Order: sequence, then C-alpha cells, then structure tokens
Amino acid sequence: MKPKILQHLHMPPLLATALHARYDVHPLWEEADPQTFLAAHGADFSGYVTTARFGISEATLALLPALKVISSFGVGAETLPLDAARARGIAVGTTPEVLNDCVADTAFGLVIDVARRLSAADRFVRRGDWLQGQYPLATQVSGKRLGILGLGRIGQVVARRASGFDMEVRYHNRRPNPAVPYVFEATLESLANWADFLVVVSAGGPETRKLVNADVLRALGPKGFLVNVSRGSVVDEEALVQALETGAIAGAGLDVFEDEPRVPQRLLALDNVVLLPHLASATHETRQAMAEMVVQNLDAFYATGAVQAGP
Ligand code: 8YV
Repeated sequence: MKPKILQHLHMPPLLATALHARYDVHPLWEEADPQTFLAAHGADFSGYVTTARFGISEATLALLPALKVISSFGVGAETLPLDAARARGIAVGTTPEVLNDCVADTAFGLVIDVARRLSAADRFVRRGDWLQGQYPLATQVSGKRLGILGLGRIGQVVARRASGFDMEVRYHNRRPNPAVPYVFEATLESLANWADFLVVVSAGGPETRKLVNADVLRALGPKGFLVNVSRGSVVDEEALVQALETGAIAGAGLDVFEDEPRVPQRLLALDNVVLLPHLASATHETRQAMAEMVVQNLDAFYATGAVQAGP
C-alpha cells in the first residue's frame, strides 16, 4: 500500500506526477473546508507536502496526529513550525543548495538593475521619452562595496559573483565564519555604513525579523542600495518605503515582501525601486531540481526514517 500523504496546494506538474506515482496523494487545496476535512480524516495521513511560501500551520499540525514527515518545496523554513515538529518527532525536509545559483543570480540582477536603473530605462523607452532626450546617468556597480547580510550557502555564492565584478565584500552574520576570506562586520549598522550595496540573504523567522530597520537604512545612506532576496520579514517595510520616498537611501531591489503577493501602493509609485514577484528560484532548471528533492526527501524518509536534507 502506498503511504497516504496530503498535498497542501497545487504543485508543478512534474512534482505532482512523481508524487502520484509513489504515494496516495490527497489534494487538500481542493477541499472546500480543509480544517473540517482534517478534523474528520487527519489521522489517515503520515506525510505532508507544502512549499516554503505556505508551509504548514501549528493548527493544521494539531489535526494530523499520525504525521511523520513534512516535505517542503523551497529552502526557507519561516512558515514551518520546526519546534512543534521536533517535539513530536516529525521529520522536516527542505530543498537547500539546488537553488543557490539562481537566487544569487537574481540578487545580482537586482543589484545591476537598481543601480543602472535598467527597468526604469525600459519604461523610459516604452513611453517614448527617448525621443525627447537622453536618459539620466546612473550608478556604476563594478568595483563597489557589497555588504552581505547572511553569509550562508546562498550568501557565499553572491560573494563569488561579486568577485567577477571586482567588488569588495564584507558580511554580517550572528557570528563570524572563520572559513571565509571576507571581512566580518560586528554589527549590521557598521556593514550598512561601509557598503554601497547591502544584499539581504539571511534566513527569515523570528531571529531576523525587521533586522533592516530605519537605523540600518540611515547608515546605508543616500548613495546606498538595498537588495532583498530572502524574506520580506527581515526588512521593516514601512521604514524602507520612507527611506526610498525621502532619498535616505538611493534605491532598492526587492524580490520579497512582508505580505506577498500584496505590494504596498507607496512602493508601486516609486521609480527608484525594482519590484519582482518572488521569482529568485523560478527557473525551469532550479524548480525541477527542487521538485526532485521534495520527492527524494519523502522517499528517503519512508525508506530510512530520515529525510535527505532539511533546515
Ligand atoms: C520559492 C523560496 O519561491 O526556497 C524558498 O525558500 O522562497 C523559493 O524558492 C518557494 O519555495 C516556492 O513556493
């Protein structure tokens, strides 16, 4: 008999097909009232498949007394109740490493886009404004200072990309990493003060909540740019909007927001910010690799009792 698992939401066809081949999959998102369904049938399921964006709530976890494994599509664990899962001995699988390159590429895309004002220039051409005169000068990227908040797996790939642009790299983490060749800044404010570009790649969750606040943005200064490809929660969005509106920082490139997919109207109105719909890992290649890991984590768990990779 195939193990019975719940699928939280619609998944890429590739992943859905692989899941159905091995598991007895119930599409929870098709239930009119998922909580009522779980209250009646929750005890039937030992596995749960979700994504980093939606995760699983503690309330749902409580309705799944036989749950043994959660397999999440994505590396972020902000939406996963790790303590509650650990307390019940539930294994949690995520998809680290395979998305490092694409997320780092996106971070660099945002660095270049916001500094050289490429998306704004595209709007300029489409509006026909080129016929009226030249586009204003922008800011050079190569040779500048790149500060990284969160020099983990993705952060280190961002740092490698920066060396191709002859950029100096420093970072701030909870603690210094003796294995890396970059200067550690003891506070985020000192990193922001030093940097021309502050790139946020730290994990989300309570420990990093609103770390990038008004003081950090003030330290980044009117010539500094902020790029965020981690989680909206790491940045105080209200402080960021104010900093962009008043010129306290030069610009921002954002792939993530506090309340996705809702982007504050005040950000939409600004030209010194590049806004992306949380697409950093969204390439055919990376999403395929992530999908394979979701299945591998489940397969490994049902074969050995442990997932292959997790938070
Ligand atoms: C995905 C992500 O957008 O891995 C993560 O943590 O945020 C992204 O890769 C997400 O998991 C897809 O729903």
